[in-house]
Amino acid sequence: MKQKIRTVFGVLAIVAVVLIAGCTTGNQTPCTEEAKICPDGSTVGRTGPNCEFAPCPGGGAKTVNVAIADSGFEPEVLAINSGDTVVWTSNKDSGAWPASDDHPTHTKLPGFDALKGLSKDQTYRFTFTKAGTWGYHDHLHPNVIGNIIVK
Ligand SMILES: [Cu+2]
Repeated sequence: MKQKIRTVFGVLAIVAVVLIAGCTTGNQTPCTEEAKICPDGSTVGRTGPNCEFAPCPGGGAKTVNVAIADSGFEPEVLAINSGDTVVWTSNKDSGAWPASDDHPTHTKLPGFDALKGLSKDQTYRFTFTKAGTWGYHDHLHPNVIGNIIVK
């Protein structure tokens, strides 16, 4: 009988040790299942002791300006990260219409199309979320071309 009691206490002691160890190592606040949508379309969850969101891949999204001058797009070739926004500003009196290749259908990157001519000082903005090298042109002057390289 004494043997049996000793065994029961032994088992209880082991259970108590496991429970205490479980409580002290599982000390962190459990994070909620929320997710943040990053500019590139991916999602990140909460992590770490304070349940802050994990950083988005590639950091924060940027806005980059491209001027449309009489000499062409400035810069003509632009490298950006996925999620970045490009803003074209027309400096031309003759108008400008940035649009994805190929002219005249603009189907290489659907959605990348100002859909109208920009008069002087008007802007068109497009957020790139698909990696690749996207050739584009001025639809009103199709020999004026540029490239947006999205990493
Ligand atoms: Cu065109």
